[in-house]
Amino acid sequence: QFQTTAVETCFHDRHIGPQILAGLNGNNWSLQDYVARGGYQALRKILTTGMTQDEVIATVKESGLRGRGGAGFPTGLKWSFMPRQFPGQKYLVCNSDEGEPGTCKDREILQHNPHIVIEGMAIAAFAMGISVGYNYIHGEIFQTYERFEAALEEARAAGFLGDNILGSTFSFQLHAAHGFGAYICGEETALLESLEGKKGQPRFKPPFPASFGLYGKPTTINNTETFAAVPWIINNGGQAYLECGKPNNGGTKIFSVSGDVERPGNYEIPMGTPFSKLLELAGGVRKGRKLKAVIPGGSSSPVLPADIIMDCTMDYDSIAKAGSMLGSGAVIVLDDSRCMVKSLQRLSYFYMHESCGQCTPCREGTGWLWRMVDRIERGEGRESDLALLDNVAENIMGRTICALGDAAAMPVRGMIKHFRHEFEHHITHKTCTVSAYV
Ligand code: L3W
Ligand code: SF4
Repeated sequence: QFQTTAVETCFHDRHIGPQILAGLNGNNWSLQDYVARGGYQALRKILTTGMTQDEVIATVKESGLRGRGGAGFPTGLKWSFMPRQFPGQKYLVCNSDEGEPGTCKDREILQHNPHIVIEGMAIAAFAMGISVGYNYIHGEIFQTYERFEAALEEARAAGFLGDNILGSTFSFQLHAAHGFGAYICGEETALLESLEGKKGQPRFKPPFPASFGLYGKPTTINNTETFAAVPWIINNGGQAYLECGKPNNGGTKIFSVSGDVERPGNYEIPMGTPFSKLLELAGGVRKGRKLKAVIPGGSSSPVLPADIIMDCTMDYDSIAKAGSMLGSGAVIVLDDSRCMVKSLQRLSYFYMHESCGQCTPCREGTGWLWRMVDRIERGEGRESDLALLDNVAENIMGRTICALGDAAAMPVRGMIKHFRHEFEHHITHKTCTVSAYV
């Protein structure tokens, strides 16, 4: 059973940070509970102490907060792109279209702590002079959407949203939007298209949403977890948040640990925590088996064999140095009973299915990749397939409108790089190297 949890103690001699999910049990999500644990103090602080927009953005920059949706783009820098003096409407959007295989943190935040996202968005709107926002929630999570709607009603009634918030001159209207369950709508420009009521297909970038976003207006989009980190940063200062993690990797991060572990769940830990510690928190490898590999940042990130991941710390820089991506923090653990060909077959099917079909390398290439991996898995692979797989993957990368093309190609190259012998065994012996799938 998947657990919602967070680390209560700290590995360093300092406070752990926001603890976005800590101590939450599904019954303490309401406004009353949130206010009782210090909620909305950060919004009150900026509106009553005369904190300026520049000061808020500078604090977020100082914190080292990086986008928690997958790209790790510096949040304060993104906020500074928003044209302050733009004469027309500007928009703020929260990307809650969580769909990356392995990632299941944003829905938990919205379900158990929705007001922390509302407060974070209100602070962001204040900092960038934005009066209208949307939270785009993944289409397959109905209860979460209803929970967020209920929280919005509470916040409006209490004066934390709407006109003249807390008696100030700042007004912010925030709405929830329900998606339709397409993975591609998590790509920021496809999300904007979908919000506009169109088919969710990515746009070319540039222009970035900061200059041409929702309805063609300047728009800032951040992930749910990113907004949820903001109130703590305003209350405690950017430096305090930065010190929770490590340089260039500020704060804490929620990792969704799934696969072959004893206690799959969401774990909020300081950036820079050793992977071995995270594995220990998740109860270790299931049934005492041996760790084989880990997909460290959602299905788009290349797999890392056990000996490499065991030397990593959980932060953007360490995982990138090892040849993968921290992505959205979805840690998929594979034990020694797993066949890597079978694992790749499943991943490749996913990307083929979710390709929106706009660009040829992705539309044709994802299907081609899947068909090759599928026949290798079924013992019908050809000797030339491995070179062809690599060639097709290479020719997708960097030649598509959005990151889905790269996301489909990178796992293929990672699997072949680290587990080539398993693919060769499948082709030569028409059987699997591992004795059992669990
Ligand atoms: C203005 C510039 N804005 C960049 C903005 C840009 C975006 C952010 C990051 O892909 C990754 C992908 C998935 N002026 C700018 C600028 N920006 N330069 O910064 O941009 P970018 O292009 O680096 O990334 P992206 O297109 O947002 C996201 C990976 O995340 N991923 C995704 C998982 C999916 C989920 C989910 O389902 N929730 O998390 C996982 O690894 O492969 O590499 O806002 O506009 N000059
Ligand atoms: Fe669509 Fe794939 Fe092109 Fe992205 S890369 S726009 S998902 S066809």
